[in-house]
Amino acid sequence: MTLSTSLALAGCGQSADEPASKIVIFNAWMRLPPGGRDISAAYLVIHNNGGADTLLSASSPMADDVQMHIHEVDGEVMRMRHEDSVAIPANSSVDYKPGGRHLMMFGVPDDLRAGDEILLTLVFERGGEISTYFRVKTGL
Ligand SMILES: [Cu+2]
Repeated sequence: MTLSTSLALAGCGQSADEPASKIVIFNAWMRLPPGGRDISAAYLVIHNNGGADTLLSASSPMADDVQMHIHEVDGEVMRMRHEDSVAIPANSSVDYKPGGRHLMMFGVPDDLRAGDEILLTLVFERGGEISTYFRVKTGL
């Protein structure tokens, strides 16, 4: 066993044939809720430079609930569906963006302004917890 392999094993406790995931988060932002509402959507890019992982949940100390949602076209209707978990394949990116996957935020402060930041924690099956600030922005 090489040194780098043993370090990877120590870090994640996984079997030797699957390298650890290396998750990096980009472009994390949340849409400013329209006029006094407390529901919004947050977006980000989850980039994985390592082995396969799974996003299990998201939460925020500034929201009552955060759910993983995806927009899907059903005939001519756009629907939102809840996802219990999201596969993050090895060496790939998963985009959360308007019209697709999003983190549905319930019960955020109703006095947010553009430029504020909201802390979210994402929980990955292998990578553990990753906390990131999402910048509040208007529009797309
Ligand atoms: Cu939604």
